[in-house]
Amino acid sequence: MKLLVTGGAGFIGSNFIRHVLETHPEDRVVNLDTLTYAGNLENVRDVEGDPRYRFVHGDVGDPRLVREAMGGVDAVVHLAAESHVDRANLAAGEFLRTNVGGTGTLLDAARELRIARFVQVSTDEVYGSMAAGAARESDPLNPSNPYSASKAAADLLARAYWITHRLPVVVTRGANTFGPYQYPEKVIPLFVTNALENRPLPLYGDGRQVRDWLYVLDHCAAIDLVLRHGGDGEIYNIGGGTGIENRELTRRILRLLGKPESLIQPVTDRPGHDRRYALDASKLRALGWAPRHSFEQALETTVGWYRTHEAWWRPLRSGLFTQYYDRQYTNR
Ligand code: NAD
Ligand code: TDX
Repeated sequence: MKLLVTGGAGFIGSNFIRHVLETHPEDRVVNLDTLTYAGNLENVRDVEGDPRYRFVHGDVGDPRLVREAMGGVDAVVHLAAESHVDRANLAAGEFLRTNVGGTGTLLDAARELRIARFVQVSTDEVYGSMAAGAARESDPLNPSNPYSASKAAADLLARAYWITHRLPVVVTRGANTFGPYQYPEKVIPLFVTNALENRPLPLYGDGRQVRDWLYVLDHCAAIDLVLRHGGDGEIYNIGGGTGIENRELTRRILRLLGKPESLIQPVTDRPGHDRRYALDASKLRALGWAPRHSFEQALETTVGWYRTHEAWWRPLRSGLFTQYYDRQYTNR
């Protein structure tokens, strides 16, 4: 199969490309990525010499380039997005442009080129905060922040192309993902790298918010399964089933690094902060997926990866990141 993967220089995208090339030797991958602050060719350095892999530098909102990159592909796996909630809360413009507009551009091209499968990579955040129970695919969408609202719009738009135009779309709604190559603004890599530098860990509010953690390799395997075996027009939740409170997550990170809990610094809560996410993934399990990594083991592996890959994250925590960090966390 020949795939167009968008956002393949980002966290999940780069892990997904590696997964595909390792698991399906006959596949070819075109990676379309505009290399925002979160896109990093170091994430795909190990595959760049692979004859089955090609990188195209460009924007998913550019119709001409998108049509070119999509030429001759069998399927599109659309991961490119602005992905950080705190940045969307500071300024939402790019989130609307890329997450909504860019998805629309890709869907139009896929329709015109009669692409046989379009995977829209969505998120558990589209359901909004779950006071109790676990979200099912048929639940109404109830996003609470500009990021999740932009992802919900894209999710609905993709499904509309199935209903209206019979473009064979499948939607995945993945839980909070962690693992190697995650940009150090997201809570796990931020807290690990802060702790490694003996800096405070800014824990929002009371730290009792719950996230359903999913290891990136399990997320990639799920997307891959849905790509090949998901039903047209269907939605699949991808949940790790490991809901824990942020304060417990933070303590576990510190324990793994042998650092003191005095590094935890409670700070003003994130506005509109969703209290709890939880996914019912039984539909995906019925398709044949189950997470293969325990949360404890995967967290240890991830912490170990950041410990041994300082050369990867150190350059990312300078320059523009410092500006963002100061704006986001000073006087909070
Ligand atoms: P990321 O921020 O690490 O990577 C996003 C990638 O998209 C980057 O390489 C960036 O350069 C690229 N990109 C951004 N705007 C673009 C544009 N206009 N044109 C082309 N490329 C562009 O994000 P991630 O964490 O890897 O998330 C990937 C996808 O998975 C996103 O759609 C996100 O909403 C979804 N998702 C993420 C999580 C999570 O916990 N990280 C969970 C569920 C779903
Ligand atoms: O400094 C912090 N302190 C803190 O307490 C940061 C950055 C986060 N947090 C909390 C907020 C959340 O409750 O940790 C939790 C996780 O935060 P993020 O890593 O920012 O993830 P979240 O907002 O839950 O969204 C993530 O999961 C769903 C991804 O960023 C999204 O792209 C994905 O769709």
